[in-house]
Amino acid sequence: MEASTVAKIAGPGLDKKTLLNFLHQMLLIRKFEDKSGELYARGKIAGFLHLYNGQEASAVGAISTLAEHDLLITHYRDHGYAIARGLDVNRCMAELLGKATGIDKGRGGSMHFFDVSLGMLGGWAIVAGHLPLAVGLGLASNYLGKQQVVLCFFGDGATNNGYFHEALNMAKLWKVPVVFLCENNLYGMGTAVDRASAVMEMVRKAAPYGIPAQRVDGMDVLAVREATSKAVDHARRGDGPFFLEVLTYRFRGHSMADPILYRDKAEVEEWKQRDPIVIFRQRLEKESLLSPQELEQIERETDELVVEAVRFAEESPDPPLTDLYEDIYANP
Ligand SMILES: Cc1ncc(C[n+]2csc(CCOP(=O)(O)OP(=O)(O)O)c2C)c(N)n1
Ligand SMILES: [Mg+2]
Repeated sequence: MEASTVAKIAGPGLDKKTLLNFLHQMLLIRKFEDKSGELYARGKIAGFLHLYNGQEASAVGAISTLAEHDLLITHYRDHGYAIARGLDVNRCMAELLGKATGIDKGRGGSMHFFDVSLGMLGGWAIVAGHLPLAVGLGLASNYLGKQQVVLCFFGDGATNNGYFHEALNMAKLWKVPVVFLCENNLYGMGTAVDRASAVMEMVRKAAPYGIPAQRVDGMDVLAVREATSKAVDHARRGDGPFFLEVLTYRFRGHSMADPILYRDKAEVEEWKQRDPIVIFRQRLEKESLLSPQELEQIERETDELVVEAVRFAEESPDPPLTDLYEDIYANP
């Protein structure tokens, strides 16, 4: 009974444990973000803070398709990807608070989550600046015969930048195993996509470079997973890059400094009706894959993880002054 229900919801290869883990991860990201916003408002976090609320299905669905040795590279709205990739949540929170125990020893902050041991290569602040890096990583993978797929996240705004076009051109030319995943959340800072881009469908921007592309509902974790899975297979087979446009929406402002005066409240409310976490939870319940007790347990576990992360971060020491000049140059 259970196996056939799982097959109905997700197709072969997805058992109940995996599906509940997707819900767990999305909830953990949402709660981590809400807590970060709160700590920022209380002056515990400095610098920029871009929250990922509303886009959780994109990170969780896409990253679930990666193998252990694959690589991930992202823009600055990077907490969700880090959590979905399994980075230590305590150390991520400590990074936000600038502590010595942070994932980058407190030197990177929100926009630069990084963990080489898990193939998480950032966290980059320059819009589209990491796309050429993704191509370089793909080239290295081919050159060294590693069969590593590189999953590269960026926003709709990045597609209007020169780096984007150079990267796609070289990616196709060199047939690198890069999945370009564009999260179209309809805005780049306070500018709506139709005021910044000559083409409304980001997916069409792959065509000039002969890169196969697909558009997918970013509020549906399983749809994102399915599309990314095909893209990753394509890249791993040696068929070169693939482009995905994930249609999503950020529920909060661009950053904590954003008063959100540029978009209609009705539009925000409309998208909130499509909250990826609520939709997925209801789907699991409908398919009898999630009991009230299981939901309560996931809620409790994710609450506890965030409470523990804050405790760990707050009790951690600041980086010592004596380390100030360390990690500036790479060792030859
Ligand atoms: C080259 C460059 N130009 C401008 C900025 C300032 N900036 C930071 S985020 C951003 C908007 C990017 O929007 P998008 O790519 O859609 O990503 P989103 O924030 O929506 O996830 C801009 C213009 C920057 N960081 N880098
Ligand atoms: Mg955007």
